Amino acid sequence: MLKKSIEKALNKQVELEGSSSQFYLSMASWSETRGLTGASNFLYQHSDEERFHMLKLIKFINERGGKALIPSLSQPPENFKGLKDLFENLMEHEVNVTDSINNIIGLCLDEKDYTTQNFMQWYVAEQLEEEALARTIIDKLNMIGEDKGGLYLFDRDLDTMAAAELKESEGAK
Ligand code: OFO
Repeated sequence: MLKKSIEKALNKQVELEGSSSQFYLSMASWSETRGLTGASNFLYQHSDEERFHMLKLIKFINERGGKALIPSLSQPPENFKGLKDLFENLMEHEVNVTDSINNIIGLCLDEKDYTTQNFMQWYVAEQLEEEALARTIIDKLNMIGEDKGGLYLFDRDLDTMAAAELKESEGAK
């Protein structure tokens, strides 16, 4: 049975994962309307992954005798100065998500809830990957600068990354 404090923290995380999904959906749509097909595919895919992260938590809370709360949707930011600004926003968001996951792990240890702590390790590994990926993308965008040809090729790379992530996330389900 889940302790109330853990249930509350997990439900907060449900909301955060749901808002991540919405945020990336907004980024995907922004990219799509600017002809950045690779970026939009990558971000639509990322948005789906965040929804999966939310669902995984919902099921865990309910299976352990808690009650998952389905969060309402709030409007995410919809304007970005460019692709670099967009990915910097994504990176900042991921760092906040990592902090939140670490706080839950800390709470689990305080409450001696090793089952939830063990479950949350999947999220720790996922965050490590997501932050590394976001950093690589920002590094590449810094290298490209204002070079339109470079940006075009990079957008194609993102398409390839989206396909690879899709394969990987399907393996995780
Ligand atoms: Fe759910 O990993 Fe990103 O936010």
